[in-house]
Amino acid sequence: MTEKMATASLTKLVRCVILDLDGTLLNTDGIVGNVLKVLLSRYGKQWDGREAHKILGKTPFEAAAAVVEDYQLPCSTIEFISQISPLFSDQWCNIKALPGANRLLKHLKNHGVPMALASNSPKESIEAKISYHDGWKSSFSVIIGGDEVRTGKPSPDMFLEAAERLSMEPSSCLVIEDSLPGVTAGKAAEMQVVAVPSLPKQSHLYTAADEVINSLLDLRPEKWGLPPFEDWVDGTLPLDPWYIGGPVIKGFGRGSKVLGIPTANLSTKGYSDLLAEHPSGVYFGWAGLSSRGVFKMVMSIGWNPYFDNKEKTIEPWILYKFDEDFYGEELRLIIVGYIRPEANFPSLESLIAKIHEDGEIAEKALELPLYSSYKNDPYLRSS
Ligand code: ADP
Ligand code: RBF
Ligand code: MG
Repeated sequence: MTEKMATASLTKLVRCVILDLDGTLLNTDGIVGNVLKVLLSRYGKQWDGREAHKILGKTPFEAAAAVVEDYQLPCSTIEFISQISPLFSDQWCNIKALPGANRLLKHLKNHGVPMALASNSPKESIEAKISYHDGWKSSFSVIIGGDEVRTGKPSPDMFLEAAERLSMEPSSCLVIEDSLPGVTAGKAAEMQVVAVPSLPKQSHLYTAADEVINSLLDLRPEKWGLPPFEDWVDGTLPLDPWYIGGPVIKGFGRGSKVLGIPTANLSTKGYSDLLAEHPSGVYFGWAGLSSRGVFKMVMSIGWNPYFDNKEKTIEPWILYKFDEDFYGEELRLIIVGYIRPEANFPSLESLIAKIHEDGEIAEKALELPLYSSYKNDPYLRSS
């Protein structure tokens, strides 16, 4: 028996799902950073994004206390909270759903899988935040805030309370969490836990979780005995298309030389928001080159785990054999679907084989009307 099968057969089957909100369903990280930047500047201090992991998954009080201490602010934690609360409330309307969040909620709701929302935030803030997202409130049979239990995560209280209100055994609950305190809480409640880390390159810290996935797009409900997603088409997941373009720049000089797979790199400048919004992974779509035409394209976005890059890059491989390079030429991309998360590989050969497999999947899928219609989008030709 393969290791994978052994793991699958040991996995317990669940009947309901308990979700965390911030960083799991909602992209709160950017908002938190912006608000802290503003408030700390009032104290003449500068927010250092690298400290984001310190507050992730904490209760509002603990997070505030950590910032007050780290930055040696001349105020009490309570004062800090009263200053920061209105800044947060102003931002709630701007928080976007994370990729795959709406899809997951709709899917579970359509299949009658009971869902609870369990967040360290006060109930009132939870209600306010989800009010900006259609259909979310009615998706949850239970909503629990940090102010409704004696101790927040990493204590299991909140999850146990959620199970009770759902009338489910803890062992029948699947917890989906982005933070370490949340994963700890879920395991302490003796539930199955899928971790979706919201900060990059952190997955090695999540060993307590039953599974670590890169984004909600990678959740496979059937692994937990829940109904599978029905939207995958021939190994691809259709997405709302996104558009990105610019002149082709020099990359690491590795694609053709090391892999035999050239990737026409785009500058990430000007696309930092778009890049932060999309999980790393392998995507595909159409590529327009100003003087050459429109071609099929498959690409990876991320840190290339095999090479462990320091920056998130965009690596589009155009599925056409050119006789020369075209640095500086305008490249326009429409990304129409998703294939898989980025992975590490035991050898260069296995990485190369996988990329060729991605190429074949994209090549075939782009013939489907669902994807081929974008081939004629003026964006690919206007430059
Ligand atoms: P770099 O690290 O500079 O991106 P690569 O070895 O990845 O170098 O080569 C990429 C370059 O090769 C592209 O910028 C482009 O000019 C050229 N090229 C030729 N054929 C292709 C193709 N099919 N897809 C992408 N780039 C190609
Ligand atoms: N690099 C990885 O480390 N892991 C991957 O899973 C991975 N998948 C890729 C899929 C495609 C379709 C392409 C074009 C590239 C992929 N690469 C991956 C990136 C590859 O490492 C990168 O193009 C080279 O490092 C060139 O800079
Ligand atoms: Mg390249």
